[in-house]
Amino acid sequence: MTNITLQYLTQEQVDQFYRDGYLRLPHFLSPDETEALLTRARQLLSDFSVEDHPLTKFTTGDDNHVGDDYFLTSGDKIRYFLEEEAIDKDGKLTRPKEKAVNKIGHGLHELDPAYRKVTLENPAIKGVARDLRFHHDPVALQSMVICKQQHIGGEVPEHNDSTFLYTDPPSALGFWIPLEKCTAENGALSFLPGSHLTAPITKRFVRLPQGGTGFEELIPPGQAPAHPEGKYTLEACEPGDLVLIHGSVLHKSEKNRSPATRFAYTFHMIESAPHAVYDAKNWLQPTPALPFSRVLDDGPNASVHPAAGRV
Ligand SMILES: O=C(O)CCC(=O)C(=O)O
Repeated sequence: MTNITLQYLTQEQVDQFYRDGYLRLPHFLSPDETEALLTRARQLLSDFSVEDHPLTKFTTGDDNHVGDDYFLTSGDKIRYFLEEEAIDKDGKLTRPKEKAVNKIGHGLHELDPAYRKVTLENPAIKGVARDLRFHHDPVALQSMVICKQQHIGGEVPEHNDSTFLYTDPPSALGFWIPLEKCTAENGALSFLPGSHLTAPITKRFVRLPQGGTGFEELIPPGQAPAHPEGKYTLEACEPGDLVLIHGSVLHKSEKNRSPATRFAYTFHMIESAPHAVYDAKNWLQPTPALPFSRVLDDGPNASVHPAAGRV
């Protein structure tokens, strides 16, 4: 095997990522960088106008995943999705808008200077993408601030990211940066270590021909391998850590019933053509005005990591 010189990660970190399917890098962003993102997120929440908002809730279940036009055309915009519990039966907000938003998405990494700086303009992110060699030529395709509001922060059920950001072959890679302390009480992420090695992508989240979104089965029901065995590991985090998430690893986060918010910034990369196909069925579509940006601006990786093959 060719000897690869690592610039940002250690060999142990690379090995751990491919073994567990995720990796936490403590103190990835400086306290000032992290604080700037948190301040900007709060500013966005305070500037957002609820008057002309369709009151789109962010729901994640198998049968009722959000899929309206406000969501489907959010890839090249900065839009606001509300916590389910923040809207009453008459469709009115039950709390101030700043405490009602579940997440802000999906074009922050392109459009907002503070978020762009830590994503597309960040040499450390490029260094990680280079060292991990998960992709030949990664593109960044979406970003979100997930607010996980105090008391009502919604659960994110068990899933893997390649279901939602599907390529053939699957190639999603998540970058998840807590902007506040994450604990068992306020909905820290947890992972099923190694599940990326045995849990194939069985379905994909698509735009339905009749409108809205749904799931398309990739493996006929009954033919998928059994759910991987093992115990979930809670990954408590400090603000500014970076968690790398393999697109096939199973992970989730619980409801936040605590008095503390749990803001996090996350974005995803996928492999680009000709190494993987991203098709028109995906809910998220690049637009002529805002195509997906290449991450490695000084050329693709010559080869991918031998363990980057997807189940
Ligand atoms: O932030 C969370 O609670 C969930 C994030 C997540 O699972 C994801 O981005 O894939």
